[in-house]
Amino acid sequence: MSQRTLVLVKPDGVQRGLTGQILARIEAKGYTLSQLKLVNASREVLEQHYAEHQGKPFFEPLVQFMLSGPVVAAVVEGDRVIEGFRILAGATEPTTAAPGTIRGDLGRDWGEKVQKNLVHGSDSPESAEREIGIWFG
Ligand code: D4T
Repeated sequence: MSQRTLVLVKPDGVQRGLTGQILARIEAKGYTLSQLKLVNASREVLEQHYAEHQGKPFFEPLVQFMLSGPVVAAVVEGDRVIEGFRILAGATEPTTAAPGTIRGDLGRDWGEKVQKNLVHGSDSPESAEREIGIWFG
């Protein structure tokens, strides 16, 4: 059975007009978009989504950033899609993310307290199911 993951195009990606390019990379790789929506996330949703980061210095800047504009949320399907999307996304810091990745090609550091790194992808099957529940109910 194929796997699914939660992908978010974060507010920087939506504001910069990169949603289409990012979704095109996912589709060109061969994965399937099975659910897709543009949403203004609530603080409650973000606190659940980023529960593991509560208390870290970047937590509040991260929540504020994610509240700064709409987000595109997608459920993406395919064999080994969790690992595959994280490789497409690249490393957390856009400065050092490899060229060829979404963050490496399209992102940079903006000198802020939070890394604006364009996308989120679930990091395990358990996280994926938890996060899909948070964003899609
Ligand atoms: P997400 O979860 O958004 O796909 O990103 P990563 O898996 O690559 O990174 P993460 O969960 O460790 O961090 C979540 C989110 O917080 C921002 N962040 C992270 C930051 O601004 N400064 C930091 O030092 C870290 C570790 C970026 C992504």
